[in-house]
This record gives sequence, structure tokens and C-alpha cells, in this order.
Amino acid sequence: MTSKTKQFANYAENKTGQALSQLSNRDIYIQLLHFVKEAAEGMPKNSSKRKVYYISAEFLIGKLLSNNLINLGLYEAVKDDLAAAGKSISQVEDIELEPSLGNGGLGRLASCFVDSMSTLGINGEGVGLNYHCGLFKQVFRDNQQEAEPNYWIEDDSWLVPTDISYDIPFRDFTLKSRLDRIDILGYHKDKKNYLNLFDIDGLDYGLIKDGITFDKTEIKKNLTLFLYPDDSDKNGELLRIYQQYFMVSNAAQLLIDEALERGSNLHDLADYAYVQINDTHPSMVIPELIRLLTEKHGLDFAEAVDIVRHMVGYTNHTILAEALEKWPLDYLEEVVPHLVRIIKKLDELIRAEYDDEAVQIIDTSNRVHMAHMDIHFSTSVNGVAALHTEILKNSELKPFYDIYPEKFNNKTNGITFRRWLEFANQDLAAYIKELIGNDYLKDASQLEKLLAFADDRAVHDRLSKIKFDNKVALKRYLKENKGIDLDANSIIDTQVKRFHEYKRQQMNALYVIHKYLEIKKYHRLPKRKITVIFGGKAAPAYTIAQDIIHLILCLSELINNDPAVSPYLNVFLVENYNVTVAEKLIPATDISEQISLASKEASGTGNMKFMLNGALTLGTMDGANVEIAELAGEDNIYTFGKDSDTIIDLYAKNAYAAKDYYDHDAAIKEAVDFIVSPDILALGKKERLERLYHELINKDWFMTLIDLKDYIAKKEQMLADYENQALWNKKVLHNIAKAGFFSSDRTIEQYDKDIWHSL
Ligand code: 26Q
Repeated sequence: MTSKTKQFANYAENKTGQALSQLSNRDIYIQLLHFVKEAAEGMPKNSSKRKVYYISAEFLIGKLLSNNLINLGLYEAVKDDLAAAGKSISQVEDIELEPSLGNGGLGRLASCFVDSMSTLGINGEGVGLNYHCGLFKQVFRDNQQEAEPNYWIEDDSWLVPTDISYDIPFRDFTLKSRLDRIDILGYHKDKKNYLNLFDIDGLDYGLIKDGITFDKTEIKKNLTLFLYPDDSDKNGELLRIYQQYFMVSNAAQLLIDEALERGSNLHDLADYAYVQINDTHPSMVIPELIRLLTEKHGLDFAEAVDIVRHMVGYTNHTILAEALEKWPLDYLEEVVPHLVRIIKKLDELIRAEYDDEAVQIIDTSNRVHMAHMDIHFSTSVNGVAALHTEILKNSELKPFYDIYPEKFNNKTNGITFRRWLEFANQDLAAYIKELIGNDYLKDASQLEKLLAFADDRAVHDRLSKIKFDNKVALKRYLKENKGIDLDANSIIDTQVKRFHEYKRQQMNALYVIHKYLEIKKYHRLPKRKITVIFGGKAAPAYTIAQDIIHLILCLSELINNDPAVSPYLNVFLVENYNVTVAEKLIPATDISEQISLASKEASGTGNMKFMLNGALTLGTMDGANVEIAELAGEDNIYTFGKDSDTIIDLYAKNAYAAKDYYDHDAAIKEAVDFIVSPDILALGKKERLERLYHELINKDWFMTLIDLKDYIAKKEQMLADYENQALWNKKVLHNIAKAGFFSSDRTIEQYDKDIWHSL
């Protein structure tokens, strides 16, 4: 028993006049929320001359209660207090609504980064928007995805209101902002940072119609109503521009005010602030800062440009052309004409210096290339994994690398081990402490000490036991929350991420079909039952991704209900995958599916979470998988498929023809044909299934079929290796031991040392 025990029990009793045992889980949650908020309230903030502003349209923070308790060093004591009162902390955790203020990897990365900035004592804060409905809630009806609004703000929430407010000018009106904050506590630190979330008063929930459709034109009433789910009609795009400008104008005004307060004369603003731009979504901060410095604070234009270009860094998260933002100048005129004036001047500066059309800000079709503006007016351009950064330098951004080789650098992504190990996998974390002590939570490279146990059978057995217990916990969670009946004795093979063709969930679905046919048609039974789990949302306007979801749901219905097959194979698509679901799924997984088409996944961060939690990777040599392979060693990862050079070359030569693979391989043909077989058509929508079938044979832009054979073979090898548990657990141990590199603390240290220079 530590001295911290009873601290919360006493607090709750004082506040409510009742013993913990008398309180409902909701009462306890509310008391804990206030207990933590009060502990955080008194904490001083990190300070330094130069402050980092991590501006991001997304912060996929997940639930905060347990994470905060862990960082305060109170989790165990509170858990014990609750247990002593006959309560379970996990049931209290269930009460909290998850703030899903992000689409996926980029937003989750931003949240890991704010955790690490606080943990490292960096004076660095997140700046974003307080969406009242986060990423839509996914529900399945008729084996299809539907989208519903996802509210998360309750009367008692983590938000701390402030009286900070700015005027944000648009062409036709000015909006007043308000700032709410969330305290970001570092791990065992006595200072904090903020996550700054700007908002407006006067939101009108009545604008929401069917599902997540809403009147997109009423900006004064809808600006922060929804996180933009990656859609594509014109009014949607205009709203996106309103949101982005609102975010960055607030950030710029906050940053200037705070610098002035700390003694800046604005000529030296770059010594007081550094802005990290998370993808191009906050790019308008560059012209906005220049506008404010010149038009509001009276600096001369050339000097303002020079200041700003010394205080901005740009992180690129994708090479997919369609994801690189290029806003039509007309749209910007319609929303922020005062900014267009500045952007045109910046374009003139670049045109005067460089002839090459490829590096211009405004192209010949009058579209503004946000990334180009970022690269010209920043000190740093970084990719998010080694391979990704090389591709940026050598192909996607080569003309810029030729001009500014010194700006380009790599910062391989990372994850916070507090959430993704200490909280999500408490048994494994406790066992690691038993083996090597506590230090790894502050210095993740210490995990390598585990290598001493690589051949220790007793350690292998404990790892197996922990994995099994996590499967049992997952089984309970899926049963209670998702209506899924999981077999805890099966091999768990998981692919969780946004649905996108390049991530190739459709290739995994073809494996499932292949396995189904082996069992059902050819009576070749696997040694052990396999459970294939999918999770993820598809952008509402992304038809093929919806079709892939549909196929998987149909397969799930077919397979799980077939008594001849379900003892050997199950397939589930977990509804409404989010951070909370990830925290349950990842620790229970054996096989981590990271099967993107090589060159297309910038980094991936799920791959790191699975590695840390003792799953083995089945992956292509893409994104951070390449670094996982290097660190864990070739023997401890299962890689397959064409490499990125081959794929880039195939695109350049337009030389991939899906039909060739379909025609020349009977097993591939059989699996693809099954998509439109009577068995599946009986369960699904003909239009969706036929569209997907034709897409795969005639187009297959992300080359599903090129790697399918290799993928099936590697997965079979994995399943065979699993039967040798000593061999398997040795690999697991190597993976955990080498995962230290993927701590976001390491990533953030590198950002600070190479780019921010704040400490
Ligand atoms: C763009 C324009 C208009 C509306 C929305 C968007 C938009 C929204 C979200 C574009 C991209 C995103 C999200 C991108 C993302 O999550 N990228 C992932 O970032 C991770 C962190 O670096 C990487 O690990 C993944 O590889 C990358 O796909």
C-alpha cells in the first residue's frame, strides 16, 4: 500500500458524503474527473524562451481518465481504492465518452506527441479545433456502413474554459472565437502543457439532418460542429477552408500574444515561437502570420516573411497525390480574400527566384499548392519514416530537395508507451517491470534488456499466458459491447486502420476467401482455429472502400454461421473502431497485418503498437515496417511482396495489369470470382460486389493481386510457426525488446534537437 491509497476515496467521500461503495460508476467517474482536474489545475506550466506550437486539424486523444491517472502516478492507488470498495476501474473507464477528434494515424500521432512533449518537459502545446461531433460513429446495417453523429462533450468533461477570444475575419463576417483547453500531464512530471482547442459560441445542433448530413453553408452555426470526414462536395470544401483559417488565425494570434507577454518585440518572434505544421491542413498559418505582422503590427513585408520562414516546420504524411491539398484560388477568395493577397505576393517571390513550374505555389490552373508554400517558407521538411523521407527526396518532392537539401529530414513516428503498453497491456507491463525494472517507461531503449531472456522457456510461457489472458479480456469486451463471440483459443490475426485501397484490406479478404474455400470445398483443415479481425471506418464518399467493408461483412455472415467452417475460421469486422477498441484489440493479437502496397503507407503507427504488445508483423517493406524489420531482425518479422522501387517503377511505366494475375493463377481467379458467387450475392448487394469484382480485375490501382500469392504463402508459414511456441515467443520477445526505438519520446527528442531547439 502506498501513501496515495485512500487519497481518492477520501476525496470522493468528502465531495459526495457517501462511501465509494455506495456510488454508481458514473458518480465515481465524475468524481475522478474532478479529482484529476483539480490535481492538474495547480500545476505550473512548462516554460522556455522558445515555445513550440504543434498545430493540427486533428488530435485523436482517446479517453483521458486512465492516461491521466497513470501520468500522475495514481492509477494503481485508485484502482486499489476502487477494488476495496467493490468497484472495478475498467467499468468506470467505460463511462467516459471517447473524444474522436481525428480520422486516424495523423491525429493519433499528434496526441502521442503532446503526451511526449509534456513528459520531456518541453514547452510545447497542441493547437486545434474543438469539434463537437468527432469522427462519425460507424454502424452496420444490411452489411453496410452507415454514419451517425458522435457527440462527446458532456456537462462534466476534460475541457477547461478560458476567457481567451479572438476576432477571426472572413470575407463576409467576423467570428469571435473562444478557447477551451485540456491539461496535458507528462509522465510523473510536476509541470504541464495545454492542448488548445478553439471553438465558437452559437453552434446549432439543429442543422444536423439525416446521419451526419448537415447544412454546410451556415458557417456561423456549424464551424466546429463536425470533424471533416474527408469528403468532397464544394460546400464541404469551403467549410474545410473556413475551419482551417479559423484554426490558424487563432493559433497565430495566440502565439503572437504569448510571445509579446514573454518580452518579444516581434522582430525576434522566431526566437519565441516555433510552429510545426501537421500535414498541410494548417498551412495558412504562414500567410496569416505574415498578414498579422505586417497589417496589425506594422512590420515591413520582407522582414515579416523572413521572420516567419525561420519559425515554421512542415511534416508530410503522405505521397498520395489526391491527399495533397491544392485549394482553388477562387475558393480562398470566397472565404479569406485578405489572405489571398499575401499568398499571391509569396507566389511572386518564388516566381522571381525559380523558373521551374513544378515548384510554384499557384499553378497554371490557379490552384494553391499548400505543401509548396510550406516548403519554401519553413526551416524544415520532414517525412515520418526513413523510407517515406527517401521517397519524398528522390521522387515526390525531388524538385524541392534539389533547391533545399538542408531542409529535408526524417523523423520516424512513435507512440506513447504510457497509453499503448502501461495502460493497454497492464499484465505485460507488470511482467516487464518484474524482469527489467521500471526505467523503460522513461527510457524506452532499456527494453533491450529483455534480450537476455530470449531463450528462457519460463519467460516464453509467461508471455503466452499474458497473451491468452488478453484474449479472454477481449472476448468479454467484444461480447458485451459489439455482439461478437470470440474464441480465445484461436490465433488472432488483426487488421485495424482506416479503410483505403492502398492499405489493401481487400487482399486480406481474399485470403479469408482462400481459407474458407480450403476448408469448405477442399476439406483441408487448419491445425488451429484462426480468427481474422478487421476494424476501421471508410470515408462516407469513398465508394470502393465501402464496397470492401460490405464484402467483409458478407464474408463474416457466411463463415461464422457455417457449422462446417466456423470451428476453424472466424471473421469479424468490429463496429466503430476507435482508440478505445484499439486498446483492447492490440494486446490480444498474434498477427499484425501491415500489408499496404509498398511506397504508399508513409509510416503507420499501428504497426509499432502491435510490435510493442507482442504481435508478430506480417507486412510489406513499406513505411516504418522497414525499420521494424531492421530492428527486430529478418528472422522476427514476416515480410512479403514487391518492394517500393519495383512498385514506383511499375507506376512510372504504367506496367501493372491486374488481369494478367487473375488469368494466369487459378487460386487467385477462384478467390476473386467468389466475390460474385451465389453464396455471397445471396447475402449482399449485387451492385457493390460486382463493382468491387470489376475494379479488382480491370483496374486495381493499388495492385492487390500483385502480392496476393506471396501474402498467402507467408501467412501460412506464420500459422505453421505458431505451432512451435518456443520459436514464436522468442520472436515475440525480440520484437518487444527492440520496440524502444518507436517511443514517441524518442521522436519528440529528435524534433526538438534537430528542428525546434526549444530546450
Ligand atoms: C485533407 C483534405 C481535406 C480533408 C481532409 C483531409 C485529410 C484528413 C486526414 C487528409 C489526410 C488525413 C489523414 C492522414 C493520415 O492519417 N495519414 C497517416 O499519418 C500517419 C502519421 O504520420 C502515418 O503513420 C500514416 O502512414 C499516414 O497514412
